[in-house]
Amino acid sequence: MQHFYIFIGCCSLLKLSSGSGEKAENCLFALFYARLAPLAAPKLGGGSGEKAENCLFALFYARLALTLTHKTITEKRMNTFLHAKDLTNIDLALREAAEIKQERYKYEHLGRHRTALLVFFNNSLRTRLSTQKAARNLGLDVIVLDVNQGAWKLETEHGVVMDGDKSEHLLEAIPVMASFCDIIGVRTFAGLTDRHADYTEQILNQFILHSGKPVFSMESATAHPLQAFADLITIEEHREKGRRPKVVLTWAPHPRALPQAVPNSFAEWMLAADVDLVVTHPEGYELDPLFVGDAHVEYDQMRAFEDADFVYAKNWSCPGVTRPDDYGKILSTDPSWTVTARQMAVTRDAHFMHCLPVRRNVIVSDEVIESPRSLVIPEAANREISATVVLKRMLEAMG
Ligand code: AN0
Ligand code: CP
Repeated sequence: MQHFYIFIGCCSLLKLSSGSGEKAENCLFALFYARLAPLAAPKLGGGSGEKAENCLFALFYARLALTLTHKTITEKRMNTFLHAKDLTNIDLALREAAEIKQERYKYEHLGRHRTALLVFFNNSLRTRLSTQKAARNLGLDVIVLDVNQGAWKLETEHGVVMDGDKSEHLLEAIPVMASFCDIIGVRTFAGLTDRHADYTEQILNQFILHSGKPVFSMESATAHPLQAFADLITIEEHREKGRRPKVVLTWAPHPRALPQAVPNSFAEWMLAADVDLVVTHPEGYELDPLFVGDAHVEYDQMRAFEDADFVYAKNWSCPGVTRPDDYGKILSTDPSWTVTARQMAVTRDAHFMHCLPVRRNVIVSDEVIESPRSLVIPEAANREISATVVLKRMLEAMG
């Protein structure tokens, strides 16, 4: 019987070292070992000299069951990255981020002989630089394509007679792009005219459907998950130990109509994390419940700021939740919502955060963004870390 257990033990060790992407199989193995552990345990009472040995066997199988279950949970095949749940377990992802920050080239072997394609339909400074850096940390080759600068203008709608200024359709362009890479990042902002098209992520989903490659959002119509993950890493690094922080997401004015992707993802990730979230904005700016769930909404900005540990400012246009006809419109430019020392005075000496780019003295005063409590620069730097964790997970899932 002992030889049988040793045989199974060896098989399991082989299994553990055989890489990821075998979710169902690992699950079965985990169950199998979980079953073996209690089978070994009754022999403990056998009174023979084998007692200690059997005890070790029981522990061994119980441990294997746990490890395999854990492996199954953490190494879910990550083919797309759009939502917090794609990382499965936020705490594990945060631990991985801390590890990678200490040793950012640790997984350099994963990207060898693989290429990441970063497709930008919109401008970017941080996402462009940090995602390239992250890819290189992992040994990936990187190709960056700015669709609107030098590529053919792309048609994204189906069934259109293409006799206008668009020379090529996404349906041809995507498989062609995909043939030169192993993983694709896409930046495609919300159009802010057709809520349904934006909230069903029509462009990102075409990449997912027609590329045959893992696809991650670098801010798509409704979400900016690499930003929200970097925001969470930053909060984790600056939170007071032993205290559940109060995090306030505040709307602030802006002269242009901006997407809801950043506040959507920020709310979604904060709700998944160990923090108390309060959202504050003028009426009409209610975010989609898909992202904001039943988070506490406070329409009085000063009251929302009371005792805050972190203040996260962002402008967004009307999400069309309570005012469907106003989707994508500017409903207010009220300068009293600009974050200044006046609001910060009622916080617990809160840290100030913004994803950048930020318009000074429109979103936030010089005084607040330049104060020692401002985290905007470390927050941007953490974009390299969030992207490294996400690309690592996606490369691991490719096997
Ligand atoms: C974009 C937005 O609000 O979604 C990108 C932020 C990361 N911001 C602007 O266009 C100013
Ligand atoms: N925060 C952010 O995504 O910045 P960029 O638009 O410059 O990439």
